Amino acid sequence: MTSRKRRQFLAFGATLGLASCNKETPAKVDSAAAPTMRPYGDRSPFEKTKRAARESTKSIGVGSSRTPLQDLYGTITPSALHFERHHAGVPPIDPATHRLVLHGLVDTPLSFTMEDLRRFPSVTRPHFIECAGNGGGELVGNAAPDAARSHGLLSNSEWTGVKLSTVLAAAKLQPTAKWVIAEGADACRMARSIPIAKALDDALLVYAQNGEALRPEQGYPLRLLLPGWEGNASVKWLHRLHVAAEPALSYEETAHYTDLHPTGKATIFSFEMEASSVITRPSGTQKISGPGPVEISGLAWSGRGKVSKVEVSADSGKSWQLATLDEPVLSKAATRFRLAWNWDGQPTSILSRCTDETGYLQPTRDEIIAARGPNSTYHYNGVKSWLIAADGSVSNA
Ligand SMILES: Nc1nc2c(c(=O)[nH]1)N[C@H]1C(S)=C(S)[C@@H](COP(=O)(O)O)O[C@H]1N2
Ligand SMILES: [Mo]
Repeated sequence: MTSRKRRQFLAFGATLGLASCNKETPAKVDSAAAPTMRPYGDRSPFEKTKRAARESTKSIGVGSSRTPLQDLYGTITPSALHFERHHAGVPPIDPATHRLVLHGLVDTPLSFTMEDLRRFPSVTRPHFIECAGNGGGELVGNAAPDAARSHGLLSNSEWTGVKLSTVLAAAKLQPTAKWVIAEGADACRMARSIPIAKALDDALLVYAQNGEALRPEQGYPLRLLLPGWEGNASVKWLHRLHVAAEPALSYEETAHYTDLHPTGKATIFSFEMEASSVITRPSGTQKISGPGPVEISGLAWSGRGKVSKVEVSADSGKSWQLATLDEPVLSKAATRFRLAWNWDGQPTSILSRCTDETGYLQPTRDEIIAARGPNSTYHYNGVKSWLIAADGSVSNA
């Protein structure tokens, strides 16, 4: 054995735990070849999936990156693959010096350290975050090649933090309090106005994501999390809550994230993300290796509550079959659906449509255009189809 071959053999043995089975002194292994016992883990070097990023060429740190939905399993988005949307970069914040200030129409203005916030009773809940711009390219006919680029401004994590209502109660709201204006500590001080009813309902101040501290890109050390509402309102790097009688009418709630009508008027504060779904496998850029059994699987979600059913069509929308939903189906969280299918080798298109617990059915693109006109790219949730060619390759229909 050459020494290189021997080293590889020993490294292989160590991975299988063989080195400790024989009574010899443990083999010295090349740490690059056998990365065991790492203090902080990483995926297999064979796994390459990554976020699809689009950064501004004009401003540093401005842009978005998308979750590669087509490569993922289950419902939880790995933190390293959570989509990102930054309007002014990712501020590096030391949690030891970070403060959350709560003031305005409260009896007792307060300033909290991160440790103060962790002393409150906490909750852990899985929820999706979806950017209001998700899927908007489909409305204007941009044929995104894959599910990341069509629907990847959607991720689903298990969040831990304290209910905003708990923190507001500590300061005691005054009767005139109608809005909570949340402001981030990023360079643009991104701010959004939250109606008091949502603040007192299920709004969370979260400091953890998938069991560990938030990632910097998700708002470390503290973000607002508004279950089911457009992602923009979940203010990251949260450092200020101003309780007020009126909304701030900030940049992000007037110049952006509004729904433009054909008349030229626009609706502001379209907070709830309506029911939507996307098939992630098979989906754009993937290839079915040949006719026969194939599982059709994807994600469905609704900002109004639980997904109650998902129907799948494998014949371009002529007939629909009920998909199986993975349990548990949770409110305002991504739900995995599956349908066993037998591909006959003929070209076709596959589609999914979601119904939520309010009875709302995900509309088609044509229905959305008929209702809102062709310019309203925010809050797009049209039925998505993928085209399957005779050779099994999948593309955007
Ligand atoms: N302070 C601050 N909060 C922010 C943003 C931002 O740029 N700054 N982006 C918003 C937008 S547009 C979205 S869609 C979500 C994205 O959250 P994520 O980057 O954790 O996926 O955060 C929101 N909160
Ligand atoms: Mo967004």
